Amino acid sequence: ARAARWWRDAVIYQVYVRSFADSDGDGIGDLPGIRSRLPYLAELGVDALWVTPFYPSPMADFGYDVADYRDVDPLFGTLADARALIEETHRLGLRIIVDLVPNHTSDRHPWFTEALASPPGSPARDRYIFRDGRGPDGSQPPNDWESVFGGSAWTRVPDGQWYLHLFAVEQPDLNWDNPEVRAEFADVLRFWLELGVDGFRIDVAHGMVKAPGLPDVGWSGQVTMLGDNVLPYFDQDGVHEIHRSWRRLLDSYPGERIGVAEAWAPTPERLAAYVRPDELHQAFNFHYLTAGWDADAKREVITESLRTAALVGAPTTWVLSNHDVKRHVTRYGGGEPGLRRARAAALLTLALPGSAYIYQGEELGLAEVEDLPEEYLKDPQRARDPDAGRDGCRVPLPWSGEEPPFGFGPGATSWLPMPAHWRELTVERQASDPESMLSLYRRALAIRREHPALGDGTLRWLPAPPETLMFSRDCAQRSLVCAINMGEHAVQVPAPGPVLLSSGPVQTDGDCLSLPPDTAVWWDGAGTAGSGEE
Ligand code: TEU
Repeated sequence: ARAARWWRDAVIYQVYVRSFADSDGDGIGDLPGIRSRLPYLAELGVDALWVTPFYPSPMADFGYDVADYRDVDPLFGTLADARALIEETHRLGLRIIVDLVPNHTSDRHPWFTEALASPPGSPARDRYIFRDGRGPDGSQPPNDWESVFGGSAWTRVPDGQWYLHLFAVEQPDLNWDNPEVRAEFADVLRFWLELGVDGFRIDVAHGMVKAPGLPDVGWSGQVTMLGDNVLPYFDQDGVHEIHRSWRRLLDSYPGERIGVAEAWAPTPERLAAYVRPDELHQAFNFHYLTAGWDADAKREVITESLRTAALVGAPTTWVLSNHDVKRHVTRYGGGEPGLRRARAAALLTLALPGSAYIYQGEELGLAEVEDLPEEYLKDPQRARDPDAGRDGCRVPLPWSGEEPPFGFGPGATSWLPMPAHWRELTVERQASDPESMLSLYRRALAIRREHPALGDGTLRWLPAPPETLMFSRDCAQRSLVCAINMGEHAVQVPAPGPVLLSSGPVQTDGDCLSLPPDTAVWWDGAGTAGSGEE
């Protein structure tokens, strides 16, 4: 069942290239580093990896400012290294998707250099979004749009025009009404598809098209990414035509190449519009990510995500963390409780129907590093709010040994320093401890691969005590039942069969199981064959 439409239930591991593994000792992760650690990912039991941008970049936004879409930044290796990584990934039976950043380029991209050197109204300027300013001398920005990273989304150039950047000043937005822009990206997709990648994670997939006339937002205040704010620069209907053209392109290659949207749409319903048989294959489920440690909130988002996914006939994805948000051990309370909850959340997530994403380090139970020394903090998002920096979830992985940088590379340092107490969280240490987070992920992923009721499919809610979720994944031969207690007290739940896995200690007493707070359990259940159920 797995091969044909592999992405419908794939577990995809996010590699943040800078911080995964360093091969040359400069303290920065790179492509040969990833390649050397592929056996770790194969053993973990994931189906695919998504590698964040490794293209030539001035690194104003750590690679999300691309200066050349068809090459590899020397920091991360060479094109030959990319080829070798793709080949080796496939040899190990894994798939690999890469990041596509189509909303903006780097300000050092040759197109932008050319735009700056060309006069207002020139074809070179038309690849970006240049406008005259407001006010008698044009000294006011063309409209009231704010950058996601804070401040006006417009920057003025010496001849008096302004250019749009929804993110950093160094990330000018492209003009997707320009046919040359569309043709160029189709060509970039082809370039990587020819090299053998299995698909693309599409950055800011909801942002490429802006409302005609670039109207004012008209209100000010905090823009929430998933709120009901209707913004003239996000989630405009016009983006769907671009995604449909990419789907046609992806489908023209053999082997189910996929597109996954990084789209912040206001509701699961709007998000589902990005995933259709003629559009993208997947979209990250940020509604699931942002639901707190609360049974009702989780249940509602799961129900709503499955309902809307079924409407468009696509599987949903489940995401707990990525390189843009505080690590979920910390979001769930930090310390021992945060870790316990993250363990339980892993079992909940991997039991849900559809595809799941794992952000590197969550399988080690890493928490946000909240006390990085000031001089290391370089995330452009700190311009909006110094506490909004994303550095703390991007600290390199601890692999082995007793001292930082814990086998991250052959050098003496890592680009962000690693906490000394991570000596207890190294891959080496956790691999030999059956109670570790790593062992929990390995076992859960092994069961997920083998159990016929997991992966793609549907879910049936079962009656459960307050603050507890319980559901069954059914198929004819066997079922898998999952329960998670998100409350503060132990609850008694009926045990439908033998326990397959639990995130912490549990006690079975006859037909009942006592489920402690912050704990999840998987049971093997009888299948539905003969029970009259579908
Ligand atoms: O993120 C898009 C995005 O909207 C993020 O800014 C996110 O909402 C925010 O960080 C939450 O705090 C993508 C990339 O994932 C991110 O790393 C880049 O900075 C951004 O695009 C610009 O390319």
